[in-house]
Amino acid sequence: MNLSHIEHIGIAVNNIEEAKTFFEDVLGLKCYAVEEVKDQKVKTAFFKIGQTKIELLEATSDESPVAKFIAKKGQGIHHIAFATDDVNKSLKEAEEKGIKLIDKQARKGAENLNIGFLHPKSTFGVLTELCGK
Ligand code: CMX
Repeated sequence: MNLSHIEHIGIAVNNIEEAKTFFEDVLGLKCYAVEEVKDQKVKTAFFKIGQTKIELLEATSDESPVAKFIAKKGQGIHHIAFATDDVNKSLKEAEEKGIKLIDKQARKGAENLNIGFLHPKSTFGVLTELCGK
């Protein structure tokens, strides 16, 4: 799989406005975008450090995967996203190697990137996203 870097780390929070103050006032990062991803039932806020982004995730519905995650595990790291030059190709490669997929085909995520998830049961408990242009 031709991965180049960690594209982002997703962190599930109860409230983006509250969480933002830690990243801005304490860590000194700048929130450069806030975006709702209706398809995923989340609001997102982005910070950048080096090539890697931090993506805060707030549920917009009780049915959101992020709401379910927080109800079960509390706030915290929700997923890691790796940058790939071809999401569909990487998903297919993972499936051929026996990994259970959440997405068989790439879909559109925040920042209009193509995204696809691997199931945490196949990835040692870490929800893994493949992400690319
Ligand atoms: N990391 C690790 N494990 C997770 C997890 C996560 N983020 N989310 C759920 N799980 C685990 C649960 O703890 C549960 O484990 P157990 O069976 O041991 O209790 C198992 O996966 C099933 O979880 P569930 O709550 O019953 O929920 P579902 O099966 O309905 O869905 C999942 C789980 C991962 C398939 C679903 O959350 C999903 O499709 N996630 C991908 C999409 C997503 O998370 N989108 C939000 C962010 C999008 C963005 O970045 O734009």
